[in-house]
Amino acid sequence: MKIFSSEAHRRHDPPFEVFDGGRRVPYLETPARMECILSALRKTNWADIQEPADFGLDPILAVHDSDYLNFLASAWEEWQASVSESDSASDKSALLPATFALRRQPHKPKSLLGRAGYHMMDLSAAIVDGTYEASLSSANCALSGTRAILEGERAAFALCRPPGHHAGKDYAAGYCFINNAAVAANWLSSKAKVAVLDIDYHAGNGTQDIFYDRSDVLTISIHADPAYEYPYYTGYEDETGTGKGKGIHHNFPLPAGTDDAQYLSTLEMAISTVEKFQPKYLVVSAGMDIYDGDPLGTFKITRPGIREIGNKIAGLRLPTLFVMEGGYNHETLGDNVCTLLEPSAKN
Ligand code: SP5
Ligand code: ZN
Repeated sequence: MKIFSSEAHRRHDPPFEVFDGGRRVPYLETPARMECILSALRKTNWADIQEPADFGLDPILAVHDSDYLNFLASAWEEWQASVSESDSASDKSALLPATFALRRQPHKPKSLLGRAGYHMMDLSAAIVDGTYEASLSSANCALSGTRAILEGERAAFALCRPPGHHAGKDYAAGYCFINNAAVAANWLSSKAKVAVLDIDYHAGNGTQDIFYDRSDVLTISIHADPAYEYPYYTGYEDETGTGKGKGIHHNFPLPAGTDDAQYLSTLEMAISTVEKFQPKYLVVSAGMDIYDGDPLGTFKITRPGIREIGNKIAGLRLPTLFVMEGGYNHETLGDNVCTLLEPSAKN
């Protein structure tokens, strides 16, 4: 299986994020995550790991607003320039605004902190030197995987970091800046119908937002119920699309503590929804934070559960691009990713 991974992800390494209650904690979405996954993949006999190609900005601008990408491109330098060394009240080590745009007010400010609050949803998407470059390389991994699929590979894996599924057209959120899966799905949709199946523990709000009024890309997300979990405001069952997209988008919220049996019966419904749509391509937003004991999760999915998820996905027999999303337990992340991919690698 072709796997695309870029060293450039290392350049995105924020010193902290802020949890609910205002607690500053070390950033959980670390470069070490990639090490764990790569070292597990290297032990298999099916992983063909490559650097991504550069696809330029056009396929990214087909999904994200240019104002937002310009913000990502210049935010770090503007932040460094705007905070003086003598200003002890400000910490220059990461750009993280503290004021957010309430339900999209009409004014889009020009100031850096104004734009930051406008283009960010929460306090888990800190911008540092290299965030933009790492995000572009992550999207290039997804696009390289897409090209492999278009050239006839049955499956490919984009080892994306930063992840993408919380990022919308014009906002960053939850460790995500560019929506890698959406960029891939959008390119594939220029050829034929696409389904995006999001199995990350958190609702794929960004992907849903991006395709919400479209009928050529179906989105399905199985996740912790936003009634109790991030992203709180979206990912509910009654969100099914708008306009031409009405009825094309699906959310499967699950209770805290969900186990293999409950998860797999929900996956069964998701899989038959994909089958009814009859897509030509499948994109899987592969978050492993569903695994038992993940520091951000509450689900109790076991290794055999992950294997069964991988079997069900491979059973669709669609050309499939897997895109890395979350998963924060360093001990188990690599083996979980290999377990998920293996049935498709051997398909
Ligand atoms: C890609 C991805 O998985 N992003 C997840 C972002 C979640 N950010 C919200 C973190 C809320 C932390 N709550 C603390 C729970 C500790 N048990
Ligand atoms: Zn997640």
